[in-house]
Amino acid sequence: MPGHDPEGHDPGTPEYDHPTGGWGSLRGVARIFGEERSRPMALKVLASLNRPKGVMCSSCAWAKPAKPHRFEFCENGAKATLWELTPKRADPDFFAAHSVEDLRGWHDHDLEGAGRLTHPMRYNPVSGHYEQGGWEEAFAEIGRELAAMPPERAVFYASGHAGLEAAYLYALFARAMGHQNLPQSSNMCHETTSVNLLQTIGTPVGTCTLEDFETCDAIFFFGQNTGSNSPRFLHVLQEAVKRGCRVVTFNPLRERGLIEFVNPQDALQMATNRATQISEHYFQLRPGGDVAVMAGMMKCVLAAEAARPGEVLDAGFLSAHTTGFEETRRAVEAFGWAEIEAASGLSRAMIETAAEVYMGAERVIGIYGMGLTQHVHGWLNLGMLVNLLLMRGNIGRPGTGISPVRGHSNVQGQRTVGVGEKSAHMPADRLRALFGITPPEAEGMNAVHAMQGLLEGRVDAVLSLGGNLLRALPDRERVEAAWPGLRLSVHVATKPNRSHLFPGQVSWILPCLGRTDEDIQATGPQASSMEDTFSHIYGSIGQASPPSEQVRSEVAIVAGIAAATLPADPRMPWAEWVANYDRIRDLIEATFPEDFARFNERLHQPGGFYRGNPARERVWKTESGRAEFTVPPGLSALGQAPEGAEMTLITLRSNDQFNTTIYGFSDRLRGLEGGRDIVLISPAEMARLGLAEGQRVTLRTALQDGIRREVAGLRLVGYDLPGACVAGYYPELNPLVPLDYHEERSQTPAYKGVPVTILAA
Ligand SMILES: Nc1nc2c(c(=O)[nH]1)N[C@H]1C(S)=C(S)[C@@H](COP(=O)(O)OP(=O)(O)OC[C@H]3O[C@@H](n4cnc5c(=O)[nH]c(N)nc54)[C@H](O)[C@@H]3O)O[C@H]1N2
Ligand SMILES: Nc1nc2c(c(=O)[nH]1)N[C@H]1C(S)=C(S)[C@@H](COP(=O)(O)OP(=O)(O)OC[C@H]3O[C@@H](n4cnc5c(=O)[nH]c(N)nc54)[C@H](O)[C@@H]3O)O[C@H]1N2
Ligand SMILES: [Mo]
Repeated sequence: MPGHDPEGHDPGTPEYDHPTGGWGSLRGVARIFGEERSRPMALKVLASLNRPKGVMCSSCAWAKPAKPHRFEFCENGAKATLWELTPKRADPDFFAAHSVEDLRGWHDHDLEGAGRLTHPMRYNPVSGHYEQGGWEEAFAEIGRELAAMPPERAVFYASGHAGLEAAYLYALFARAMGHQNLPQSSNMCHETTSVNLLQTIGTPVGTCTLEDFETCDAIFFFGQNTGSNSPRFLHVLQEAVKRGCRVVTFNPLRERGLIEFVNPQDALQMATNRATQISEHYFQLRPGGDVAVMAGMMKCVLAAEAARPGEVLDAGFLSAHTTGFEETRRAVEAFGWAEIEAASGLSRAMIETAAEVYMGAERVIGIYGMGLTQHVHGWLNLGMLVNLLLMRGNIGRPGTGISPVRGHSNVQGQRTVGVGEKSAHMPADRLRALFGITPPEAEGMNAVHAMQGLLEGRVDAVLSLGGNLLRALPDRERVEAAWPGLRLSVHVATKPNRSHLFPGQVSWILPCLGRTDEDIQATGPQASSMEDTFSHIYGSIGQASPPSEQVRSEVAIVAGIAAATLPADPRMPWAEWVANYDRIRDLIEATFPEDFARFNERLHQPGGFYRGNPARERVWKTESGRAEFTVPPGLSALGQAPEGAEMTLITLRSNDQFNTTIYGFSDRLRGLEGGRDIVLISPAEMARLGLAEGQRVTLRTALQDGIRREVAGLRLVGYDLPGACVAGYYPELNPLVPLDYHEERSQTPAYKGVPVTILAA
């Protein structure tokens, strides 16, 4: 097993008590450059990141501006890029040297650290090793297996990396085969957004674009960690703050990036180390307390309107464009301040301060991330944010809107081109007209449903287009135990990870090109494309030489499997599509004409092309034809905590990971170095519970469903957190999250609000 010391201080990373950005982030990049022994190719790719005809960063889904900065990438984008460009190889010799059993003992960091996959690998149950196989053999065997099973027993998962072209073919393949079991990483992420914004404002995505940040007067942040997870956004925020925009943040943790920021590309700021303060007010609410905060703010707005009738609410907008306001108003007014303070963990005065900023602003944007979506009542979080914004007409005007910050670089786009379990995700009439396919009417399985299906023996095959489901999902131990019962498991991946180590009876790892790699097909170099969090679409052209001649593009792999599974049909010429991706983009345009008009022509337009959003134009594609208020039945986003649950667990990302990819062991922006097996808790709570800093503890899930869920050997670390709450890292703590414990309407796992108890070891 490779020898890193997970407890040790990471020598390349300085102690951190400074603002986000600045020298710390430059040192973070320098460390990676050093580790990768930076090569000219790496520098070339970095220089092209997020520029027209360059490589679109594979880290987050933040916008690529039409006028990029000198370096349009951040520390974490550089990490993601260099991680993919590693010279290390997980080649057939690597798999010959290490059995699957052996690799199961490795840390996630070391598994991916083995480097890029180079050859198709087939699991041999006799030797217990993955062994080199050929592409034709792989396609033929996978095709034979899939064709032999009832289509509804196959699951096609996609992590949000792959471009629109591969994603479209994948979604088409599933429906041509006869199922729409197309779970996606968004099922663990912003599905709460897709389901609930669609219901309330008639669009599954946010309404803002980058320009709105140039004119908004106030920004309210709920549960999004900009400094680590979308750092290029900090430049936009800094500009906004400098021109007088006010920022108010709600987060149980004091996340550095939202406190202050030194722009590493600003020579003067770097020379003087003078930071821009980002949040004017930063409120450390209780997890799940956002509903109460927003109810309190709404009460303040209603009280102000009562005192100054006609001056505070946007009455014209409310009557012309919304429904449900009166009922919502009554529900909000019925909540008392004492219960609001208890549920939010904030004082009335704090909430009034926030409401003053809200009412003082002509144009307001509401931003959010996993802090709102990954809760049992996530729908109520989103409903309340929409409510708050609607009261003063803050949706569908320049400088206003609701803005979910999406995760993976193409997670939103994959959904746009049909990766999703619902018939509505790919229009049936178009599928019929273009390909003669009659797609299934029955809804397919999302991520939680697919894993329930696996546990109940209703799933025979899982194909994964990227990702690391076994680490990303809740209830890891149960799912790992069930996975080898699959007839077929196929992973299309760039690097080895833990999900590859629980092979089904027939199991393949298929190595694919990454975003940074040159993709050359029969008609020459190909571009792929992706959609950002603001619904802008960009082409991306890989530049690096692929890790081996054997590695194929995701488009080629999906098409190869599809051609081997489905009967030949001249309307689906898979090989011709692979030869020229322009043809796939033409099909995307033909299937989704409203979103992708003149797709090929506009592919490399600076700043991307915008596919539009009806709610932005105040056209509400909801059931009522209006923007819908959500009547709050209660004040917390948390599920019912059982008797004896002392704490709510929040699972977090560090600044040194991309989801299940662990780059290192430093969480610089939180001042946490070394190990990831930790539990953060406030010193006051530690004292109250008779626990001590550094003590080893076990966390146990406090939900009683007959299954014991525990993670042992965690080290207690005193940290600035509200009471009755602990925090620790994803994915290490995923065994504590029950699969059935999810957002009520979208089944997004409630990763930010699990009731737990702490057991002293
Ligand atoms: N470098 C890097 N970038 C990434 C990723 C990565 O892992 N690394 N992941 C990508 C992906 S897939 C996604 S989805 C995004 C995720 O990006 P984010 O949406 O920022 O997700 P998290 O880091 O999980 O948590 C967000 C914040 O929610 C806060 N929080 C927890 N519970 C609550 C609550 O009840 N209320 C409020 N108000 N706040 C709460 C936490 O303290 C944390 O600061 O980032 C993307 N970008
Ligand atoms: N407890 C807890 N659990 C969580 C979360 C949380 O906040 N808390 N967050 C959830 C969220 S928001 C998400 S999005 C999921 C993420 O879940 P996933 O998307 O399934 O996981 P990732 O870690 O992003 O996937 C990493 C793997 O993708 C592969 N990969 C990387 N680049 C490429 C590529 O270009 N092509 C292909 N084919 N493969 C590639 C590599 O093999 C790598 O090992 O996790 C969820 N799980
Ligand atoms: Mo995500």
